[in-house]
Amino acid sequence: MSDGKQTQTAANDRVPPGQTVTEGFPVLHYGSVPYYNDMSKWDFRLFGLVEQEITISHKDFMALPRQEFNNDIHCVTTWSKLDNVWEGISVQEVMKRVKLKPEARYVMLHAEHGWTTNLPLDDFLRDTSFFGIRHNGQLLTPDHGYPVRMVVPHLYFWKSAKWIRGVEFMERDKPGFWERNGYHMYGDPFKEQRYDFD
Ligand SMILES: Nc1nc2c(c(=O)[nH]1)N[C@H]1C(S)=C(S)[C@@H](COP(=O)(O)O)O[C@H]1N2
Ligand SMILES: [Mo]
Repeated sequence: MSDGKQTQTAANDRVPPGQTVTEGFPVLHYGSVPYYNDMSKWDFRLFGLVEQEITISHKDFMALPRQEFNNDIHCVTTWSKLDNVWEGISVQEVMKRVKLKPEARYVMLHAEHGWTTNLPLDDFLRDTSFFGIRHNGQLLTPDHGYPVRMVVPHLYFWKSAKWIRGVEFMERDKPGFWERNGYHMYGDPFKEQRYDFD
């Protein structure tokens, strides 16, 4: 039996083309890290194509039931980080609070400072997508998205909005911040959908 070899092959299958595994956790974003001194000013909005828009306070959001999630993440700048352990709130848990209008097909994730990223509704609703609060046993640091970041591990990591403050439900796809600046509208790492011409 070539167990060693099989393990190697399994690991390779997890690393998309053009990616290199890193042990570290690089920090990447546009603009400055938000500074919070009063969480009573933080809220989370679900808006757009829902029957009734809602706003969830920081206290209520943090009280939502959490789960553990295990995944690999792939950044478009070619690093991948395997075996992440997260604590977070499932998308399903948050979505219990609104009723989607039937026209909703896409979402725009809204983060601090007006930063946005778009994805199809079905990708947002996958049971592997979640709102992350802790990573590898520690509270998210400010530069990794404290207090809450989106995690959509099956797409390039730029879709995983740090400092997320809301989700907008839309009928048609619309480019977010990096998508307006040449990144792919969908961003499947296994298809190397890095830029809009890929
Ligand atoms: N709000 C916000 N979220 C963001 C970004 C950003 O500029 N602003 N950059 C994205 C990009 S390009 C990447 S690769 C990941 C990086 O997350 P990390 O710094 O935790 O590794 O965050 C994503 N989420
Ligand atoms: Mo990125």
